[in-house]
Amino acid sequence: MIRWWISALQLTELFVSTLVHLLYGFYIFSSAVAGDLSQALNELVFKPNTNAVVKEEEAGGTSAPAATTTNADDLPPIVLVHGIFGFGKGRLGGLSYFAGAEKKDERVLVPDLGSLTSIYDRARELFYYLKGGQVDYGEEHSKAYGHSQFGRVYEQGHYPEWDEDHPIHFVGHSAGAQVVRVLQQMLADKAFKGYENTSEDWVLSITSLSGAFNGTTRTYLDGMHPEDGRTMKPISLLQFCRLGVLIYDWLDIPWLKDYYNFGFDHFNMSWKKMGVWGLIDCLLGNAGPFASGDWILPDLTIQGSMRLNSHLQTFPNTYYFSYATKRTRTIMGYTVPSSIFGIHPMLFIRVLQMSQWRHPPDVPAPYKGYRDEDWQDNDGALNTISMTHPRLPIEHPCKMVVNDSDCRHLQPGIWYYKIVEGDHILFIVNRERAGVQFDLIYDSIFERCRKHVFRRVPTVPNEIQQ
Ligand SMILES: *[C@@H]1O[C@H](CO)[C@@H](O)[C@H](O)[C@H]1NC(C)=O
Ligand SMILES: *[C@@H]1O[C@H](CO)[C@@H](O)[C@H](O)[C@H]1NC(C)=O
Ligand SMILES: *[C@@H]1O[C@H](CO)[C@@H](O)[C@H](O)[C@H]1NC(C)=O
Ligand SMILES: CC(=O)N[C@H]1CO[C@H](CO)[C@@H](O)[C@@H]1O
Repeated sequence: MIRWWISALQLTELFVSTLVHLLYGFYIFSSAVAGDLSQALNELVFKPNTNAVVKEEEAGGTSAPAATTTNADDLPPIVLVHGIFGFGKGRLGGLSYFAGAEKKDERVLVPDLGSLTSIYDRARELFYYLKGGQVDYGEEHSKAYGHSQFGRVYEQGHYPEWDEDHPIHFVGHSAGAQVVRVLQQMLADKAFKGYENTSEDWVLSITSLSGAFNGTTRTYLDGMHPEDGRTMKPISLLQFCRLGVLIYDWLDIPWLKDYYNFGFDHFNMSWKKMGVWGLIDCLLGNAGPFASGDWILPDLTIQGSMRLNSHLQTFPNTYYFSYATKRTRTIMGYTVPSSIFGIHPMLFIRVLQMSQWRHPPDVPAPYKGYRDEDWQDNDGALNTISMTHPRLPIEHPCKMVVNDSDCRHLQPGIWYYKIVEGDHILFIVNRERAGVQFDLIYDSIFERCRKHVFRRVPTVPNEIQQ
């Protein structure tokens, strides 16, 4: 028994180093806290006069409706959906994943959907976060992947009136954009028991920031097998990540899990529920999310995206917009990082790595017509080709936008996209890094949602009072 405890201790140590790796080495976070501090200082010393558009507070929560106007309550909410390693409102001591962008509008929601859970599970969670009630992952899915069918309870939905006549705007970063597409498809397929009325028209618009539509070669660099896009190489960064997460969840330290949560509670991996043998079983790869493949990395491989995309539609009454980021350029036929300045130092290496990625010649290509060159432009986490619009198995309607003023008369059912010079985390966590671009991008997203994107309401004769 004692031996188990010793190895548990060692594993805890490993976990700490993995956590550091996770939070630091991966996409988000390294300068976040420092950035937050310096921002707080800035706001103390200087007036926040740079963003004329920032509305005073309000964003915190729609408490009692104000006596004078209830305007904010009539607006459809804008829901910001985080990506991998992301978190919602209230985690990490109140740090904002979207770097405070939620304060730019009166009605913004920032759900917490777990940082490593699969796209499917996040979409289910997001539905109940909005509608309220206990998360139902679906009987078939939960049996297939070995987790509980029911999850956390949202006593109070964040937008219980949500329906076809009260549709929502979604803004997704990275994997969050794909989560929203999966949710829209579920609504169209009427996939929520007890809600037989759902439809694709519950979603008014989807805006993607560096969205992961088409998979990323990053997953192979970090340890997914390029053969199948489902299993992990035995020695890789992702294996460390797996060990760290299993132990984190097994130790189940309440305050730590409140602070940051990988979102695997429905797998019952706490020591209280599965004991030491359960942990060993998970570590050996016989149980848990990493064994069944119900976590986010398989969904971000090219193969995984193809599996998802094969049943995701672009719907005719929804507006779609996407910002693809790029931190590379081509010099004499070689794709290289576009500069060493203005890019996060951790991401520089990753941009370089991805621009040099070659699909192993002895492994079948993920799809017919695959070419390494198409996948070399990237932002350190995703390939630019993957972020513009969904392309596989069939390409969805799209239109490139150069200047935001081209977007005044948007049509639904078409992916408008814009390519932005920036790395994968430019528009999250630390707004100082993006500078003026930060305000430009979020202001235009919120302005579009509020002014240019609406659905014509059929005019009922007796409502015309002229
Ligand atoms: C997880 O634990 C709950 C009770 O705490 C139980 O209802 C559920 O069936 C368990 N799920 C799995 C997959 O073991
Ligand atoms: C479904 O929608 C119709 C009208 O759109 C409404 O009358 C009905 O009550 C709804 N059913 C449920 C279960 O919400
Ligand atoms: C957009 O285009 C208009 C005219 O084509 C130009 O005047 C304006 O400066 C452009 N805006 C930006 C941000 O490039
Ligand atoms: C996995 C996937 O969706 N791949 C597509 C990404 O984009 C290229 C270029 O259009 C397509 O050919 C791929 O099929």
